[in-house]
Amino acid sequence: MDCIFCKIISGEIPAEIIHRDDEIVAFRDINPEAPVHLLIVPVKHIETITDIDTEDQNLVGRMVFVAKQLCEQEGISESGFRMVLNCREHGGQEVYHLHIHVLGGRAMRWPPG
Ligand code: DGP
Repeated sequence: MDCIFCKIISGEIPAEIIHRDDEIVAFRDINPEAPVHLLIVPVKHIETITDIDTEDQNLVGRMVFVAKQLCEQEGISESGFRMVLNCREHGGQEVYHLHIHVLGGRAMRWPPG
């Protein structure tokens, strides 16, 4: 499958992987928008959040839990962070393999652009 995140998961493309289990992989974003910028992705290729099935509910919950654990590991739990999930064109999604962004290490602004 011609998916950049599937290739990172399989090891075909290098990335700084900071978490891996049977269902979830996390790595640092190649173009960080903050001092800490992580991507949490499911091993299962799901294009976007609108494609999740009933059976994927626990998986998405686990993605958020892994993200929370990585925030502790990265030392940004106390200062705070932002979790972002971009969906399709208006959401600004570029890579069509479901992912949660974790951004931290600086203050974020609101509303987003
Ligand atoms: P989104 O717009 O939500 O689809 O964000 C996709 C993110 O993926 C973007 O912040 C850059 C990141 N990205 C794209 N290609 C690569 C890659 O090859 N390696 C890594 N580590 N990140 C990538």
